[in-house]
Amino acid sequence: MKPARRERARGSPGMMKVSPGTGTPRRPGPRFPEARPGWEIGAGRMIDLTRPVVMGVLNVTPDSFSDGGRFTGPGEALEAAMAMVEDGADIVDVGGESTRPGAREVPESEELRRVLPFVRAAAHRLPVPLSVDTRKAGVARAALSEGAAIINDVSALAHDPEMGAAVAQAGAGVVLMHMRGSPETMASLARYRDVGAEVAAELREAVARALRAGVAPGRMVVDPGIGFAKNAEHSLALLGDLGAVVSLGYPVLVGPSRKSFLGAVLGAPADRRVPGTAAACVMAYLGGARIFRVHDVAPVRQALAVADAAMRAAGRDRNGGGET
Ligand code: HH2
Repeated sequence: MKPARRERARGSPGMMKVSPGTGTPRRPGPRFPEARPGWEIGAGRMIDLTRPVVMGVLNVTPDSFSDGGRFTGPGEALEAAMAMVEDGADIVDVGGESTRPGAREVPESEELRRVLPFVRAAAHRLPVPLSVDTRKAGVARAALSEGAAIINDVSALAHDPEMGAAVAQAGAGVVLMHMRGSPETMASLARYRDVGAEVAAELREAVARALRAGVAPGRMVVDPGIGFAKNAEHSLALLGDLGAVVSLGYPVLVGPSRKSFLGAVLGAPADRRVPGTAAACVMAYLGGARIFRVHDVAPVRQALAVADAAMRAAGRDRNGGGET
């Protein structure tokens, strides 16, 4: 592809000069000017966003759609988390409530019983930050006080009115994910005229909600919510064009791992969607996503490492000219 066309395809100003022969821009400059180089999370830590970040999924649920019922106790779950870190996970995300389509809400006491023993065992032993996938302020507060550093809220602070304050007071990082309704009702709400624009507009409201609660902008990450109030076509359209979501100016996380939209394309069951997951992550990475929530850490890490290396070699990495 000719460099000039490449620039246009990426939405850059079209004026950038390119050195003959190498395709390397002479004037290094941010290709995603709004994106932040780091994500501030709890305990004064910062996640480097100048390279793709892999968040490993660890569900301590009996009923998650692809990995429920794997562990009998926190020790086993910790071993699995350690293995993910060895495979290259930068963050481990633990969840105690399945949010698959149609799933019923789990009572707070049950979610705490599932999640908290693992957080206690893992937060100070894992060499990477621990994120907790929850919609409940009570679970978030307990987990943050035990050393978790990030709250991943699939309701983007809308489910529990106390959640924003819980995140803000702890100085935690937060993932604001797009969804409509709840996991029980979301399938019927998957109606869009322009899915990218509408998801971005609704995420902007989520950001405003977080700001009102006192969450600092540098602690927020946005997520288009692949498979949440989206049919396969919507999920694919978002992965193919994240432009509107990226232009909100917050780092973008995507979670395509093993999801049903991949089944719609591949006709493969959840446990045979790893290459498809890796392709979806690379696609999202090229579109500006920076954080990838996946079950299969090693293959996705590898796919993203190659994509990142190729972008840098071509001078197309996010800071331009391979300078970082
Ligand atoms: N997807 C799931 C759960 N949490 N969080 C974010 N930020 N983004 C996602 O896409 C996302 C998420 C659903 O996947 P999984 O945890 O594997 O399944 P279940 O909800 O059945 O536990």
